[in-house]
Amino acid sequence: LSPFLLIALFLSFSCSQEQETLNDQNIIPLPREVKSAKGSFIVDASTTILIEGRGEGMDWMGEYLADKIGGVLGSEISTSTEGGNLILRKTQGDQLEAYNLSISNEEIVISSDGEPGLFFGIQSFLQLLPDEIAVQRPVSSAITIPAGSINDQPEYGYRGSMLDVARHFFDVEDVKHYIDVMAGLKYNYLHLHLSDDQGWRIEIKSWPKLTEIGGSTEVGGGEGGFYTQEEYKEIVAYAAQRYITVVPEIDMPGHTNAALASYAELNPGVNPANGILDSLTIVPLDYDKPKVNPEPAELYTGIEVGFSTFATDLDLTYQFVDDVVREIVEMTPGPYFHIGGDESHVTDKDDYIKFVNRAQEIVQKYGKVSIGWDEVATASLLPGNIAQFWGDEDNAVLANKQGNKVLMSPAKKTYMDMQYDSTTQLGLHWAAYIEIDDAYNWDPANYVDGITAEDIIGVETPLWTETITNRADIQYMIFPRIYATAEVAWTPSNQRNWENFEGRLANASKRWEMQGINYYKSPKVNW
Ligand code: TNX
Repeated sequence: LSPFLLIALFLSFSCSQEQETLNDQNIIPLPREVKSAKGSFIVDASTTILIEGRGEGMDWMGEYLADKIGGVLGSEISTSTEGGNLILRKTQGDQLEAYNLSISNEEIVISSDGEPGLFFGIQSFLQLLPDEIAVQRPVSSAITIPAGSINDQPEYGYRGSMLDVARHFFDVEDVKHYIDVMAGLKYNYLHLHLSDDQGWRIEIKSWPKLTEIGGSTEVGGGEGGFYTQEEYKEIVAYAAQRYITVVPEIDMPGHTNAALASYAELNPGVNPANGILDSLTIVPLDYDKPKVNPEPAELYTGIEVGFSTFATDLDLTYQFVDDVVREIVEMTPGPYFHIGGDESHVTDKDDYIKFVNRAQEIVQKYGKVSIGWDEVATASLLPGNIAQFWGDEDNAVLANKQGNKVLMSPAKKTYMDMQYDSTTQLGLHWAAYIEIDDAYNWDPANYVDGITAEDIIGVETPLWTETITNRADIQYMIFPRIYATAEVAWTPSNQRNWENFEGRLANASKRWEMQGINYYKSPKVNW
């Protein structure tokens, strides 16, 4: 037997996993409609991707698809703008996220009015291909795809995940890995929690000590780190190419210890006459509130919350916020800027409101819409701004009363730093233990009394990282829960069903195994 024959034999046997009829059993999030038909399409070296319709990302998308398919075929396939039988068709219209995938004997057509929809259609298509696609391992020179069609569109327009890079720093490659996971699940917003008490993670040229000092450590005292502006742009571009919009967060006025350690003058108690720390010029005796504080805050590497605040009555503070927002906005094409606003327990209530109102104005001045954690609803939200619900139902209702929409991130359902159960080694459990079925079984449209589907822009699943130090840890906490929230956000709740999801999750895990992903093998799933 020649080695060539052996390989051919191996390849022909390993085709057995291919589906016989088109069905939804490998697709997460569950599509609206999957119909099977007679026949099948064979993907092989002669398959050509036809790019129909112009658009900025069309060529890249064609190459992306060609690359993935080439990986399992073991041969390159080509793209063309003139002819082909695997068609990426951009159509006229404004349903930018809806797509149709249709498979016949002659051709496969992925069509959408928008590039995002085409990309989502590609994601569904990739899930129909052999699992080896996950590792680009050749399985067969001819892959059979059963005929049929998928019609699909998302329930919510904002489907996000947050990565806390402040408590522990994660480098650009880790963030790209996170983006890849999100992209496969049709998420479209990546919220980066760029600052907190333990670290400042984004270079601000006008305030260089933020990263020099504030970026120099992390929870547990490790060396921390930060993204240069070039690196941040690289993340934004990598995400954008996958139709994911970055939402940068600078958390304030609380959760600011790293900034307060970098610049003493931002601390409450500095001379309000000149905003500058100077032991010879301070001590204005008629200044009633803050005490003089001649020292910058100490760097903090613990995991308490709620102990830090900006000085909300100094002009300098707003100059600072203005500079930070301006520099980040210049690098951020998306519509949103997240101002944090959570757990400002040591900020006087009136000061908090004043601060949030001014921060929103600054963000608006630079052309962005503010998102804030739900406490911001206790201030006056500007029209169009968004409150991110994480636990206080009154705040969600307050936002709604002001005519503002809510982004749903209930801690008890979507917080991926929560432990799965009492035996989980990583994570916290202040909100709940969240098993995979808990993360799946809830409906954003009836979770908070008085907040219905129209009041919600979408769903976001955050990963806080007090206890998460490396990529394997990230994987353990997000696999499989990031799959559950993907479906909560994409698929109408009346179409969702735990038993069905559980089966699809087990199927998906074959790819995780091949990729060496450190996932949580929940006893709730028959892996
Ligand atoms: C609460 S949720 C926080 C974060 C912590 C998280 C830990 C929210 C807006 N604030 O600062 O990291 O709990 O689970």
